[in-house]
Amino acid sequence: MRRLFSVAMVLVLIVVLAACGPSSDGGKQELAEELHVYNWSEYIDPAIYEEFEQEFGVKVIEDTFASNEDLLAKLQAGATGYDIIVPSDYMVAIMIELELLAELNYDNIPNANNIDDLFKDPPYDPGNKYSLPYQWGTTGIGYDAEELDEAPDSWGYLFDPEMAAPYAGKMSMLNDPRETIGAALKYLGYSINSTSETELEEAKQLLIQQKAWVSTYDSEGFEDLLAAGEVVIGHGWSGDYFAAAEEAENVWYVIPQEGGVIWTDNLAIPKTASSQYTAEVFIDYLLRPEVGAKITNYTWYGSPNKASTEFIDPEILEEPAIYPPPEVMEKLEFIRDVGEATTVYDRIWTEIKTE
Ligand code: N2P
Repeated sequence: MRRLFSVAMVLVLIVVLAACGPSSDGGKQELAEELHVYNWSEYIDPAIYEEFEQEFGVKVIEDTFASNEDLLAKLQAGATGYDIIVPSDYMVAIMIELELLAELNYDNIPNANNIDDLFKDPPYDPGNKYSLPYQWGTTGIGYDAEELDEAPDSWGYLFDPEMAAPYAGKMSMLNDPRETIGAALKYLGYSINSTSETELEEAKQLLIQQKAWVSTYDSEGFEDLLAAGEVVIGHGWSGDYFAAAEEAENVWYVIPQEGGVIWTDNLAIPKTASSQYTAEVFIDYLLRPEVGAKITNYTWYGSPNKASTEFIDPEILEEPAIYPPPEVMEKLEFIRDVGEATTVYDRIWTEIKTE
């Protein structure tokens, strides 16, 4: 009797294990009921979340952040609810160093093959061990083409006392330490990644002087302020301005001739995610050719997904301020992890904001 019982138990076990499907870690691979995404604002077509839920039965819940530094602070403060986060290049490097990210299991992400070679194996995450690119874009100047006679194609329009004064009270800047200090450094002819105390001090003085003309520091609705005529010029990200331009004819965007920032934002999974498997299934879904194109057709940012190209709106592919020509690309700089100098950027930023 006892023997029969144990044979039956073994059979039950075999059936249960087989139902769980193949798994490299030997554990159960079941989808969670919910997936918590921590994303930049207006960075995905909401229909994508709904379609994922319809196909996989997983409800996606999104929360948004306004800067890489806010995202990091939230994770460091012990936020554990997120399955997917979207840090930029330099922040991926910082998070790897701080051991905040889970290593990706590529068995669950076959669509990673759709990524363009140009975006594979990036310096901030060699071998894409912890991240895969989501979107890329540039940081430059958005403007009201009905108010300005010519394109403000120099950082001088935001920083030079004579050139910027006409826009006093009608100017917005990103609420972002690395981007905003970076723009000032670029105007001064320095690297966006300067670690020189004197150069950073000069940038600080410039930003304090500029404060008199700035009506708001905003990273989440800057394009709407321009569309509504509340500002006529602003520092911001390419895609958000172009997405607004689809409806507001006065909105346009230019990359300053001195050059600006180029960045990639990336999909990553915090170590504290409640279901790494569900997060990987979601990343694989986002990397499908049609879904990748749907993201870009909504955000107006460049897609690192090569297989998506044929589904992307030609108007986006042909826009030189979204997919810049090589001579412009050459002048763009990635923000890098500046190590210990990060504390100098943070201090300067607080001093500017509280001045
Ligand atoms: C989305 C802005 C994301 C770009 N609204 C910042 N890297």
